[in-house]
Amino acid sequence: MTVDHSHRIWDPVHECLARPDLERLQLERLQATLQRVYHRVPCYQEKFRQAGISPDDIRSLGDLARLPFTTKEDLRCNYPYGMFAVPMRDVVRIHSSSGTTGKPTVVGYSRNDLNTWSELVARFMTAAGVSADDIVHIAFGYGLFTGAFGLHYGAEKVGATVIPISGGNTDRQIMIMEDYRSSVLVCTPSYALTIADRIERQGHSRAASSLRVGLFGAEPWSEEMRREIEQRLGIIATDNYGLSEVMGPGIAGECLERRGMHIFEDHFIAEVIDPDTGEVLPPGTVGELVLTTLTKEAIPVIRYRTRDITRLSYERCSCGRTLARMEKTRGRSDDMLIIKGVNVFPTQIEEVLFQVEGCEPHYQLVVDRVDNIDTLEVLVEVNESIFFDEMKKQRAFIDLVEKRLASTLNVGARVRLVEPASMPRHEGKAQRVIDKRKR
Ligand code: DLL
Repeated sequence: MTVDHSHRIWDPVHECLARPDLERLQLERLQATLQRVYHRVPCYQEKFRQAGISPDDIRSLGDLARLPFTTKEDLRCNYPYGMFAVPMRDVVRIHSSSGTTGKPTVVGYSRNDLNTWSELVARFMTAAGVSADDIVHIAFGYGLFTGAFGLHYGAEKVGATVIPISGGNTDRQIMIMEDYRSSVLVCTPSYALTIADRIERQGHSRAASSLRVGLFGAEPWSEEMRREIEQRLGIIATDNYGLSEVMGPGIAGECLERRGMHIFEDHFIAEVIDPDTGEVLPPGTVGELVLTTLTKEAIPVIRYRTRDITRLSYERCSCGRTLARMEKTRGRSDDMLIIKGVNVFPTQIEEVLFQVEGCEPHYQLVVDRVDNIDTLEVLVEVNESIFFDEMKKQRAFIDLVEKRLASTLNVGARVRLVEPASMPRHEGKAQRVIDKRKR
């Protein structure tokens, strides 16, 4: 595989700003955003009033920490359009978040917002080595979800050829990928694995594929999963991050160094806070990511609590960008399982499973409470090399996985093996946890 390390940069002026210049721009944009939300969005006026603060009090970036947070609940309470800062006639697009519980949150985009969005997606696509010579296969579901449309317009901006195939119908995806010579795959990492599985089962050779790069995001995935996808699809897999409430994809993305995702800080201010106290943590500390939009017109958000757990690095990257990087997120604080008082992220379990020969990258976690004691069961799909008919070998295999899980998680988990190809395959975001305690 040839790796392009030429580090092309889509917008060198803004991606390589000296930090003092970047901070000056951030403050200017922050002050303008605060004035707009204060005067146009009653929810913000009320929040600021309650905190006894006005936009004029924010004179430095350090003052940001004095402002109250915005949460998903604020968006829900103002459903559907109450957080919009422009009249509806200026809103040209609506998207909405998946919303697993209650009402979904609704987000709007002005014409300028759509332009900014495609510019930022073009940035991370270019950073991952995508260019006008590429054929971009978009296998996210088109619809209210921001993934497909976000990547679509970014890819067009770059000048690539877009195949808007949408999600599902994996056999057709593979046929089109091969016939149309797709070079870039865009989907969730779990769907990339589903595609890899199907390709292998169909007995296709990797040589039939022109795939070169994968742009994956929208759900947590481990480094082990990256290696698995790369090896099975023969591509370079890159990570990109975003959330609907703040914009969708295009908030951060990896360059080919693949050591953290560059945050587009001229458009968003990133902070990391202690999720329990709300206190801002020093750079490099793990905590919850909080984002403030600096240029959004239709629905600016101030100090939005993402619930995503990560850490920031301000170390200079060798790609030349000066933008801070966020580490691959470990998952959402609300995905974090507390088992007998120990915090466990599903991605930690994934890392262990991927290291054990014989485990397939398909698993599910079942959490329950039996006689007031939390239990964690890990359903693991195994490949044909694990003999279900040989009890002794099977028992030894389970012991091995359980031991490794216990030493990584610091809490015991029971492992149950399931037959090859029996776990659900995912087309969008994977649902891996069944928490029976919540019923
Ligand atoms: O998932 C936006 C997106 C689409 C990002 C396509 C990247 C690619 P939502 O549906 O609102 O928006 O879900 C946002 O997904 O808060 C994270 O918990 C999770 N997430 C998104 N990207 C990543 C990632 C889109 N690269 C929520 N790694 C976020 C881990 C991610 N988690």
